[in-house]
Amino acid sequence: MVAPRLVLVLGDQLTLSIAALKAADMDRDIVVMAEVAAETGYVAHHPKKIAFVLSAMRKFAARLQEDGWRVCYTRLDDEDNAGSIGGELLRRAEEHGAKEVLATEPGEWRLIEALRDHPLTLHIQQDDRFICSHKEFEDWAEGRKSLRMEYFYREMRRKTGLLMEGDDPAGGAWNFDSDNRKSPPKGLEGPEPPRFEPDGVVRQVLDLVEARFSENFGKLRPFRFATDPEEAEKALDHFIAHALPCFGDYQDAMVRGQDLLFHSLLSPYMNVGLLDPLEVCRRVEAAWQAGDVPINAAEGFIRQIIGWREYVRGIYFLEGPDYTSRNALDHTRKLPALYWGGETEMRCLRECVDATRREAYAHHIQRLMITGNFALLAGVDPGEVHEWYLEVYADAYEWVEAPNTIGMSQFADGGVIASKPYVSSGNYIAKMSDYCKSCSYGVTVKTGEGACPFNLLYWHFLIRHRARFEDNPRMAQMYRTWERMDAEKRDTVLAEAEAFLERMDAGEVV
Ligand code: FAD
Ligand code: DLZ
Ligand code: SF4
Repeated sequence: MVAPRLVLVLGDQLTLSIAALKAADMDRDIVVMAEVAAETGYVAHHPKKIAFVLSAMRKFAARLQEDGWRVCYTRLDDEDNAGSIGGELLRRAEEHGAKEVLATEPGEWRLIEALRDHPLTLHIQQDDRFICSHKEFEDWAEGRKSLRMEYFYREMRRKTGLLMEGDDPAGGAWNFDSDNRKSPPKGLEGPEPPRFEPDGVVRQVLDLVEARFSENFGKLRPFRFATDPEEAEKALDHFIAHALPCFGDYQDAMVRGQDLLFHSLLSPYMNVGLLDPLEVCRRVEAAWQAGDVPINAAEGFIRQIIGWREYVRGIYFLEGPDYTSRNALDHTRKLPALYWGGETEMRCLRECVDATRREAYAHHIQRLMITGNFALLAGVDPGEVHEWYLEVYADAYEWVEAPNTIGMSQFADGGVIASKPYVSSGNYIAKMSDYCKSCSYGVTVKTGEGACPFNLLYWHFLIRHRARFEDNPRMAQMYRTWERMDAEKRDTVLAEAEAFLERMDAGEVV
C-alpha cells in the first residue's frame, strides 16, 4: 500500500479549494489541522481573534470530513498536543507512517522558515487565493524606481477585467478618491452590522478561550463574528445591500459610537478563506452594474481589495523576512499604556482603542490617522507598534499587517510604500470626525493650556526629521509654514511637545 501523505491546513487556509487540498488525493492522504500553543501565542492575540480562528477551523474540519476527507484534528486542550505546527506534523507522520507533507505557503516568514527546516519532506504550493503571484509582483516591481500602489492597481484591473470597458476604466477614471473624502454630517449613522449568534461549536470555543486567554487585551463577549462560509456570505450580502452605497462617500469619516460606519468588516473572513476576495469584488461590480451603488463606492471598495490588499502582500514577500525590524526614522519610544486601554484625555485615541478592545476591529482611517498617526508623531519604536497591530485585530496576519504598519503607517521602511509619512495635526481629525467636540483638549488651540497634542507633536515630528523630509515636494509647503511662524512661537511649540512626551513617558495621564 502507498504511504499516505499529510495535507497541512492552517487556521487561515480555510478554503475548500486551497492549493494543498487540490494537490492531494482524498483516497490516500490525511488532512492535518491543529490548534497549537505556538500559533495561539506567538503574540497575545485578542481573545475574539483566537475564538474566531479556532471556531472557523473546527467547522472547516467538519466540512472536510463530510466531503469524505480523513482529517486528524488536534484541539488545543488535547493531552498529546505537540504545541506547534511542526511538532504536530511529526506526531501525525509517526502515527500514520507518512513521510511527505503537502502544504500551502503560510502567510508569515516565521512559519515559512519553520516548515522549510522541517525534517519531513514538504511540498509547498503557492497560495493561489491571491490575484497576483509572487513572480508577477516581482516582474512588476523589477526596474521600477518607486513601487506606488496606483500603477499596480491598474494592472490588477486589467488582469481581472473588473470595472473595465474594453481597455478603459469604467466611468472614465481609474480612481474616484477625490469623491471619497467627505466629512461626516451631524448624526451620520451606518446600518446595524449583522450579528451571528454563537452555536454549539462556537460556545465551546468561547469557553476554552475564556479559560486560557482572559489575560490578553480585549473583550471576548459578546462574540458575533461569522465562522463559516454561509454566515460570511450573509455578512457580504448585508454589506452590499446596506453599507456599500455610502462606502465611498464616508470612507475616511469617523463618528463616535459608530465602529463600522459604512465599512464592511469582511477582512477577517477574506483573510482566513471563508470568502473569496475576487468573488467579493465581482459581487460589488454587479451591484454597480445593476445601478444599486455609485461608481465611487464600487471603485473605492474594489481598489482596497485588488489594489491595496494584493499590493501589500506583494511588498511583504518582495522585501523579505527583515521587513518587520526596519526602523528608518530611528524611533525608540515605548508604546504608551493608553494603547492597552490606559486612561487618556485624547478623545480620538480613547474611541479607537475602545473599539479595538471591544470588537478586535477599527476601520482603516482609525488605524492609520489616529492610532498610527499618534505613534508616528510620538516616535514610538515601530517594532512595538507592529506587535500591537498584530495582537489586537481579528484580521491581523503578518503578510497584511506588517506592510500596513511598518510601511504605510510608520514610514519605517523609509518610503517603500508611502511617498510621504501619514502624519497630521488635529485639524485633519477635526475635519473627518466628531471626536474633537467632546475632547478635553482644544483642536484649535495650538499652544498653551489645552493645546491638542497632535498640533504640538506634528511640528515636533517635522522638525525632528527635517533633514529627511524638507526636500520632499509633497512636504515643502509645511516647512515653509514653519519658517513663517515667529521664532518665539516655534520654540514654545517644540518645548511643549517635549514636555508632553515627558509627561506621557512618566506615566501621567495625557
Ligand atoms: P473595508 O474598509 O470595508 O475595506 C474592504 C476590504 O479592503 C478590507 O476587508 C480589506 O480586505 C481590504 N483593505 C482595505 N484597506 C486595506 C489595506 N490598507 N491593506 C490591505 N487590505 C486592505 N488589514 C488586514 O486585513 N489585516 C491587518 O492586520 C491590517 N493591519 C493594518 C494596520 C494598519 C496600521 C493599517 C493602517 C491598516 C491595516 N489593515 C489591515 C488595512 C485595513 O485597515 C483593514 O483591512 C480594514 O480596516 C479592514 O476592515 P474592513 O473589512 O471593514 O475594511
Ligand atoms: C491566528 C491563528 C491562531 C490564533 N491559532 C492557530 C492555530 O491554533 N492553528 C493554526 O493552524 N493556525 C492558527 N492561526 C493562524 C496562523 O497563525 C497563520 O496560519 C499564520 O500566522 C500564517 O499566516
Ligand atoms: Fe484628538 Fe486633538 Fe481632537 Fe482631542 S482635540 S480628539 S486629541 S485631535
